[in-house]
Amino acid sequence: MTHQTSDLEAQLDALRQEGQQAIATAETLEQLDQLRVKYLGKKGQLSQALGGMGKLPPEERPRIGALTNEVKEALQNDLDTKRTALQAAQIQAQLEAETLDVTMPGMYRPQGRMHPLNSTIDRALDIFTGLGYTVAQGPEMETDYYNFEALNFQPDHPARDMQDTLYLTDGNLLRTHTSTVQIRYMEENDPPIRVAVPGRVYRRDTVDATHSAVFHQIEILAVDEGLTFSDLRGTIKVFLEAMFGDVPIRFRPSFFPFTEPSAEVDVQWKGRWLEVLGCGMVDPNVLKAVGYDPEVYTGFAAGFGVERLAMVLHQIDDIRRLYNSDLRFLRQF
Ligand code: 2NL
Repeated sequence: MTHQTSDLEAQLDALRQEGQQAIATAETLEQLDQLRVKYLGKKGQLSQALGGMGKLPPEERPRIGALTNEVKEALQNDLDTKRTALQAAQIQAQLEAETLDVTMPGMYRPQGRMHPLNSTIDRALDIFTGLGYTVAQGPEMETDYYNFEALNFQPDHPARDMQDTLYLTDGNLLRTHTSTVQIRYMEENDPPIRVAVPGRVYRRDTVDATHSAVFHQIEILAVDEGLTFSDLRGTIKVFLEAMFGDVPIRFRPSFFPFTEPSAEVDVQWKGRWLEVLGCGMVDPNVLKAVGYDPEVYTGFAAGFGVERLAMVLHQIDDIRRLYNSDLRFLRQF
């Protein structure tokens, strides 16, 4: 055995020992990969050691070659085993870190609830959809035409006054009732129609316990051949019974520009007569404005204030309580 051969053998043995030691103590897959490059890579230590092969006598090369393969296989084998072990450990650590403790107390999330105005609107609309009405909605900013003219308001009607209606600088206004949507609905649909319109409306009002500049309305409208005041009365009675129970109701004559005849309706509630809505037979001028023939069709309509209904149903003494978002108050309903 030549001097170079025993040198190379010793070098390979040392490489195997050192490599196996390093692989055994590697802690991460990254470290392991660095070791693979260091020992088995193209420019790794094993390749470098083999660089010395050329200097060996030819008869000794097969033995050294076999030894090199042995070292290479041993290191490769250790690397594979270690990689499997580290991967398993990594998965195990991840599993442990992501374990769900189902016994941990939950996170507190405050529970929201419906505002009493919305639940009142829902309740009323449930009744009307049950009677075959379709729900429609429309814009809150309106033109004079949809808010007044199409509804048979005379040009000098006091409701058109700046004292009563909120006008925008461009000449538009904030709707004072949801009848605007019914006009739009009639323009788009032919009779027979049954439509219920909830929405926010605006009046120039000083706020007090029973008045607000912004409030909510629901209006209903039916147009068909042969509808009479009896149909109106029956519809109102069914609605109020569903809303308040079997309470006495009374109709009083009234006036609205858009209905003729017109009436206001009271319910007897806790021993007193309470006005809850206005209604009437649709004025022929309104039917004409949307292109319906008043000789063929008649209609009835009614409108009521949602705040008023909510206040009666929940015995609320001041309308402002419905707007100032005091949860101690709102949580009661
Ligand atoms: C009230 C009275 C009412 C109507 C609204 C109506 C709508 C059209 C045609 C005819 Cl498109 N009428 N709506 C009719 C009568 C009364 O509301 O005191 N509301 C709070």
